[in-house]
Amino acid sequence: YVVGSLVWVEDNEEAWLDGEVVEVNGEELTVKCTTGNTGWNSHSASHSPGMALKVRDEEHVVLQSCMAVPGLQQGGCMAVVANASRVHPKDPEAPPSGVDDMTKLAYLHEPGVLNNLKCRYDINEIYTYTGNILIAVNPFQRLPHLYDSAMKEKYRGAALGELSPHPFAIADSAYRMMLQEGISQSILVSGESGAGKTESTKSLMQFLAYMGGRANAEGRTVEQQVLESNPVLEAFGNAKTVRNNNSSRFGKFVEIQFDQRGRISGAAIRTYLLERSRVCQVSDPERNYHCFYMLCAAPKEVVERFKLDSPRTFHYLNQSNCYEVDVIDDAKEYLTTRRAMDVVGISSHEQDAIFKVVAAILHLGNIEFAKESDSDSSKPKDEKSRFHLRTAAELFMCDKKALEDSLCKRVIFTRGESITKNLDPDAATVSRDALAKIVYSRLFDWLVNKINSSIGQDPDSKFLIGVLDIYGFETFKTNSFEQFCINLTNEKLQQHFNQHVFKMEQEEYTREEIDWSYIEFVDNQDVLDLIEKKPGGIIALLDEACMFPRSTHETFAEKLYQTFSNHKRFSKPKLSRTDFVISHYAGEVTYQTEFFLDKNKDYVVPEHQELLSASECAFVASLFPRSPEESAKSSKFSSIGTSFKHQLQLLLETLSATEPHYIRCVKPNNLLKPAIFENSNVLHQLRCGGVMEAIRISCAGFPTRKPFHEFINRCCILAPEIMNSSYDEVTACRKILKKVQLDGYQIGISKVFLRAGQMAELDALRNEVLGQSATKIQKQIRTYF
Ligand code: AD9
Ligand code: MG
Repeated sequence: YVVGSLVWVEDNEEAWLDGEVVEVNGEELTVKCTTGNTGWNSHSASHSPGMALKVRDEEHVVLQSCMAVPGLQQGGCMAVVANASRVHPKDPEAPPSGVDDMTKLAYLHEPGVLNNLKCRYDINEIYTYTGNILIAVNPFQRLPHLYDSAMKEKYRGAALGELSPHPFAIADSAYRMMLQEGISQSILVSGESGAGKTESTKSLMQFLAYMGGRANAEGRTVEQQVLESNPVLEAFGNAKTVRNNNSSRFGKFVEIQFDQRGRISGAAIRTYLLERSRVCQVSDPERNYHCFYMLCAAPKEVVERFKLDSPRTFHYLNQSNCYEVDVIDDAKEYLTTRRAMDVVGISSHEQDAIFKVVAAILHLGNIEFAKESDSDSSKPKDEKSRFHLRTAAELFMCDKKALEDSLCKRVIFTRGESITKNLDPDAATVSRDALAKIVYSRLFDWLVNKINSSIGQDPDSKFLIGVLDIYGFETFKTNSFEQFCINLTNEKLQQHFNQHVFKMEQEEYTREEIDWSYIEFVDNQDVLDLIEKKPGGIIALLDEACMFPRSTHETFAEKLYQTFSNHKRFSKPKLSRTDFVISHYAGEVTYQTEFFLDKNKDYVVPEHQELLSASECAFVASLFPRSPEESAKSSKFSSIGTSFKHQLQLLLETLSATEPHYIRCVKPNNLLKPAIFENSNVLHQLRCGGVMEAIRISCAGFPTRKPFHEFINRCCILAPEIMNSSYDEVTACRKILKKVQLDGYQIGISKVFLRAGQMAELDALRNEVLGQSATKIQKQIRTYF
């Protein structure tokens, strides 16, 4: 760096501030910042020299690892001293409205990437490429023109990169690659909750339906069914959460099958881990699944038939104070959902049965229990509870007494004898909630199966395009079994992603015929082994604990500590005796083991199974099929962790047989509001989503690629003599690079490949030359006058 270099300085608050070097003192640089310091000034507060500090105003002294320089305050600017390792060069020629592909940046580093996204977001350019990866920043406002039919027509058949970045472009390139090369494709959409995965997935599906649909077809087409499966699944699987008003509480892989001519011929939807606990436990200000509120807002006749009332009267809904969501009209959604159900082939008779079950769950939740006066057994607490019990039994079409018994009693088999045990009111409440959860999760699975069988699979399909909309990496204050499974998913997808990005890099080098040697990148196989290895991984140990009757979460945690004491991805937090920490690719997560054992058990209470399989409603009975296998299974432990692991394995096998495309969704702020771009927040997501890792992989090779003519235009000033000769482009590039004595670069077929940092070196030299010529001109001017 020299005085005058434009740079980015690391900042705790804003992630990166831009500025200009005003002093160079060995490794220490003084930088005058020009942005990101609104409200900040370098007030000469009483700080001792060397103390890291930054000042907002007299009351707010914020400790920083760089030091504010008193007196260097000019026009509201702040100056900081920072070590050169915390400074990156800034591209003086970066266009103010950004570039549509990160790989076009002269400097491919964190602040460059971040600033580029921000510049584009400010002008509503929400999509940006990083090579073949599409980054989508949630606009939090409708931009309908971006997705209309004119747009679809525009993107049809256009080469990737020819038009502005867009999910349609990704879908189009997948579609064409599928037809031209006969290879199945997949589009993996990821990002944190509320980042826009589901919305992106929907626009991908819209585009694929447009490309592979039958224009003017009569009746229900496969593509219509595929599209209408979304509102149905969202009604039953989405809910308002703190992070997203329409949060998907399940993972989804939609496989669209095509015939030889590229027309949609079938589809299959696979879902992953629906959040069951939400059915009976909602915390403020979140909501339960949308379908409950829709049903309460249904036409009067339906509400009366199911003896419903306001959501405020139901325990499963009134644990939270949130009943309405601004952007959702529940009454309208009820009708929309029923119409969508018509399209996906759910008969109106079945629809009635489905909503009857939803209503029964609400009534079930309102049954409270009290102790029988002379024993420890329980009974419905009062007339209100008896009413809800009666109604739930009516709606489930099962015997009222049998329902009550299944909630309040357990039959235990010991030494060939059966004993009936009474449950106390607390245990009866737990039993009630378990029934609600199992019914709801069976209902959800039924919907998915029904949609699949009614859309139909094409056994002759030659290839498919899979679209994956799955939960992103999660780390909360308390992280339980759900986060553990979600983060396992992300580790697996991350490995797949790294391998792919790495392969693409190497392919580009091969295409350009440049020499490359193997580039190392951090592999996360060790984390995957830690979790999934059989025997000995965390899931295997958890299953063992679940099968051993005397295990508790304490003994499970102890076992983990013993087994993994030397594992570098595993640790035990100092202040806890039951938590454990995994060092994931996206950061450390502390898991609380408290409910791991319970949550891992996929267990249907035999009394519940018995009750509902005897229902007179064929639909309810079909949710609990009676089979010898089933009854044997219900008393035996079956592991959710292990079956999830297998599901993931299958998913990855499917993905490995496809050509992947990636969309990384980014949530620019946590307020869910347009036009706010929080630097640190976005940066964290880019790191978690592997975008930074992809960039790192690319930096390990030759991150700067400049087509010959661009390179010459930018750098000819370093060797002006070449302009007077008629060299070809390659020779001209070579001459420039030779003159400035750079090493390690490569000349490809159409581009110059530079190592990380080399573009900055070239720019520094350019600045010097430009500075010299400026001084020369000034001198000349002075002499002249
Ligand atoms: V979650 O993990 O399921 O909680 P998603 O799926 O990542 O999450 P979603 O797609 O539901 O987020 O987007 C959240 C909200 O952002 C949507 O309800 C829209 O209001 C908003 N959004 C997201 N993408 C777009 C878009 N391209 N255009 C307009 C958008 N609004
Ligand atoms: Mg979603």
